[in-house]
Amino acid sequence: MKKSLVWQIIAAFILAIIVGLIFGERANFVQPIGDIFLRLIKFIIVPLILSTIIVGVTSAGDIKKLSRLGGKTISFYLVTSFIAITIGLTAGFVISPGTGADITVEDTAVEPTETEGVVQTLLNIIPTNPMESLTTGNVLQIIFFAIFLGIGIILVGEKAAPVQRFFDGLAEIMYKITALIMILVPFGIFGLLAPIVGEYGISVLLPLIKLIIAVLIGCVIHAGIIYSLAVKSLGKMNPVHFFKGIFPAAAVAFSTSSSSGTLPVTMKNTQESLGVSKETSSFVLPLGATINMDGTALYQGITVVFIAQYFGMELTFAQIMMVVLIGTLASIGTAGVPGAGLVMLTMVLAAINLPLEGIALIAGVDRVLDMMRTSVNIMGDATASVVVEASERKREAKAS
Ligand code: DAS
Repeated sequence: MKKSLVWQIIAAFILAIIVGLIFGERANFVQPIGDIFLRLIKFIIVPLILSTIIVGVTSAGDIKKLSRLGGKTISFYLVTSFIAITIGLTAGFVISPGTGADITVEDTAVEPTETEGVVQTLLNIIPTNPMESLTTGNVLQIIFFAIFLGIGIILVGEKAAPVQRFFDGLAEIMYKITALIMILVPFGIFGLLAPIVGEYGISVLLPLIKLIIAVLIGCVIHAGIIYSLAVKSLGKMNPVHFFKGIFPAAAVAFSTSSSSGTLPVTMKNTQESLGVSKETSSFVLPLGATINMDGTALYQGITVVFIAQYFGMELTFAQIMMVVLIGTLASIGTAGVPGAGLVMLTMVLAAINLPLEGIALIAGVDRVLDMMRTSVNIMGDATASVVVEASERKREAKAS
């Protein structure tokens, strides 16, 4: 990745903080710059995910290799999500952000949104009308459709070659458009971040500063230790090289709070800076942007403890085990869009009978927590792509 882009992003962050602090809530005059960038990356998500997953699946060439790729990817995602929620719970109990927290919950606070529960969330992955999934941008259903379309192309063979070539071409086109949009990354970060800095002044953050610090510490521990160990021991990659390579995508994720929105940048960084093949990245990353949310899982572990502490409720061992299970499933069901984790937190609270009013306690600063957890989410996806790539290369080297 070009050094200039790193410095441009750092400059964008610094400028956003300065403008946000100077103009306060009036800093939203730069919001249109961020919105243009956000709309540009959103407009390529559907064709990018559809074409790249089909390319990723058909490049596997046979169902056996595809099952192996899928097995490695899903297993890695589940293990790191389990570790993340465990780190979150531990950070919650050690830092105790909810003990003695002095928070006044405004009457206009967010009403907890009813979620459909775990089973319905998983059932919703299966599209009843793929065209509707594409037009509504239902990413999970698009991934399901693309995987089965790819499997169909493999099974049909030669007759489906024109269809495969079409999606190969579409994927290349989407990569080129992504490269053009990448030029705007610093401007987008500035336009998205300055209004947030202006809106969340110290007075809003102070009452929940312990919770914010707990989530920050959890994210740094998870990304700094777990991902470093994974890329070094399993990915055979220097962790410093990894974090430098994924930095632009992490910065975009931090600014947009959207894993799906960041996907084009995540794919470009892993392919160009981390040397992950298009075949691996186009399968692992779209899947990860939607079902792998380590940052969200960690956040749910911490916020459940925070809410229990605030209401003076002791969590039993059974409740903690339930948080690990439901929290992992909830993070799978969380969409890669801003605020999705807060909505899914409702499911976790309901599962262990904690007051749903707890949602209102954190809603005021959730955007700040979302920025941190979304950055971890995409770094987890990139880690998986590096690990799976190294595993496949090792297997091919043995076979040859
Ligand atoms: N903002 C979501 C994402 O894009 C995560 C969350 O809300 O927890 O990954």
